[in-house]
Amino acid sequence: MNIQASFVRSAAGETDLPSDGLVEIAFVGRSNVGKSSLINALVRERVARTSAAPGKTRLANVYRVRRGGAAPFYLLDLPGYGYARGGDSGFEELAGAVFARQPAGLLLVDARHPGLATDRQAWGWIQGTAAAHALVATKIDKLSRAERLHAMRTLEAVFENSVLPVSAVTGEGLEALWTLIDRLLNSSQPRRPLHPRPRETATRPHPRRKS
Ligand SMILES: Nc1nc2c(ncn2[C@@H]2O[C@H](COP(=O)(O)OP(=O)(O)OP(=O)(O)O)[C@@H](O)[C@H]2O)c(=O)[nH]1
Ligand SMILES: [Mg+2]
Repeated sequence: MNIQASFVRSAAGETDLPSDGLVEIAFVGRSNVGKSSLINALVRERVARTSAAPGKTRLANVYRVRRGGAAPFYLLDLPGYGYARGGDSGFEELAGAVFARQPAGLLLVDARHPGLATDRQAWGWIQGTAAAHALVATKIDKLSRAERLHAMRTLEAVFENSVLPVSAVTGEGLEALWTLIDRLLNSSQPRRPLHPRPRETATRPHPRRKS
């Protein structure tokens, strides 16, 4: 299936976020959990910057994505929590601005560290604010079969929700994640434009052809 993805902008706050009313999904997770890598794997292109050093991005990166004949949507890559110097107040403010828009929310947790307190807090918060929400376990390729069984069981027990195992490296779970994203986007309300454009086409006279 044809996928088009482009970087729109980095947003420091509410005023930088798009205002044309497309549906949105926010990717949330600790720094280094693999948000940017998963975005690149999903769209099969390196649109998002990844880094082995956590906590580099303090802005939300906005991508416009279109898959096949489906309606385009915005994918918001939030800065990772857990590594900010002097607390996470910057993250909270930005996340608050993003979630006030009632996007769909996808929480990414590292399959190797199931049930961290910060992840559980984030899940509680997403459940309370996002229009629709789901969970994925990242870097599943790093676990042996036995580790994986244990991790998935622990995750589903802790979050009381199904968790989709994914890997940006092997591509495992990506098709299932697209299906999940479609479902989340469909069950979140289309946003009304904040600043509707004047309806140029309706008021402009039809161009006349010269004969
Ligand atoms: N083995 C493996 N490594 C991964 C996977 N996804 C990401 N990584 C690695 O994990 C590190 C962090 O990945 P990023 O995608 O930059 O993580 P992030 O969540 O965007 O991090 P911040 O932007 O700092 O919040 C990089 O070194 C990636 O190569 C995966 O599925 N498998
Ligand atoms: Mg990132």
